[in-house]
Amino acid sequence: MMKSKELFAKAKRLLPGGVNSPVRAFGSVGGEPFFVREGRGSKIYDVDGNEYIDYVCSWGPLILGHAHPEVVDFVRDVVAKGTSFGIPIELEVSMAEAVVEAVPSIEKVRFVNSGTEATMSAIRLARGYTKRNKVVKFEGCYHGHVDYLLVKAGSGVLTFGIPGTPGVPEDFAKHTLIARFNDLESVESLFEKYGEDIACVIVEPVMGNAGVILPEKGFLEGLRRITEKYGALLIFDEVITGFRVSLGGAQERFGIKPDLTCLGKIIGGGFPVGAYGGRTDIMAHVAPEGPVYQAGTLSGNPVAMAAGLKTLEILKRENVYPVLEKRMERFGREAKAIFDEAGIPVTVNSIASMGCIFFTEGPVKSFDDAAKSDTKMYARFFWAMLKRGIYFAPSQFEAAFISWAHTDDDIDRTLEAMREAVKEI
Ligand code: KE4
Repeated sequence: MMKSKELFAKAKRLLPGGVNSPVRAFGSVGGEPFFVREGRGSKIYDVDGNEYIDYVCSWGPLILGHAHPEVVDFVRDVVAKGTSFGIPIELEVSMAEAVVEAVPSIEKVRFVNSGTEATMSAIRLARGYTKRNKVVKFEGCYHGHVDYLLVKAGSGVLTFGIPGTPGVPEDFAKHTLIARFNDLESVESLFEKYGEDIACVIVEPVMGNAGVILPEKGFLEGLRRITEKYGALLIFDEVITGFRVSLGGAQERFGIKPDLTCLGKIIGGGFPVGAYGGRTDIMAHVAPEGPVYQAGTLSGNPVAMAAGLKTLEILKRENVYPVLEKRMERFGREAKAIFDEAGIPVTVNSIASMGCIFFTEGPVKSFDDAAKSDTKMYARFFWAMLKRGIYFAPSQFEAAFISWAHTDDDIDRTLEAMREAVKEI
């Protein structure tokens, strides 16, 4: 990994922590990150020529794998005609149509450039629409680096144990209320106390930033009931679950209609895209139709729209979901058996093509359960797998993803590596 080491030494002189996003720095597993030269399908290749089967998939966007030829070809054609105009283009309309068609609750949508922008804009809209201030989020859920949402967040904040973060004035966070995932009582009590001033509840319908934690039966239904009772909006942050757990996302899978949905990752096909959308009467409040301002120079740019549109087209055409789900189920079942055989207590949570191996007895049904995981053993597992050519997330508190490019042979190779790795962790 010499070239990676040299590059990281230089990167640390030029970029904070040597990275452009904290989780990439391998902070919670120790050691230093490798540098990627290229990706193809389910594999990535580092600058020292090592090959890895990739279960991070750029943290979720690459459900088709790296450099899918049809996506690359279409993007190449589009980019040759210009990368951005700041003027409406047909691709924006086609992409909006594809999202509205697929996601049950979205009647109208606005594209932005990241998941963070999507959640920030959706909450501003909820506050503008309801004329209320407070926001309920869940401990361990991560919705991007929006100032007032970096309170007991997941992902990098959880990984690094940042208790919120410096730089966010107390005043900014005072309207953020914290509840516990899968605990409706914790939500009810906040509404009993603050109900009249709660603009919205924002939730990852399946938690993907504290590892993977599924909603218990009745939890999402309960959020829908409580928000309706108090006139607050229910926002599903489907930046990870959108087009991941089904074509219509978690809301289609669990049959719950939120008022607003945030999307990202997969809809960009590997390019920077986010989106928020929902009922027409709510979206009518977004400028220039309504008074709630939100804007973006590169929002809806042709390159990102092209990558997203082609990705959604392939997901529909290939009907990937049943196959991906079966592959992930086999993977989870056989991985659990390997750890059981080795006498190492783990809990495997998965849904569709996202999952997580928690290094704890389990069950893992809440953030508190997840926090019991042995992160040091996870780190040893991470390195034992990496040296065998398997790249899992460099943090216990992230999801693993299987892409359409992952073959059964990739899964078999991974399980074989796991059988060896568990002997040394
Ligand atoms: P971005 O601003 O990073 O595009 O999206 C923020 C976001 C919003 N909502 C959910 C549910 C998310 O998972 C994310 C971002 N996810 C993290 C990893 N789980 C991105 C990786 C990183 O921060 O580098």
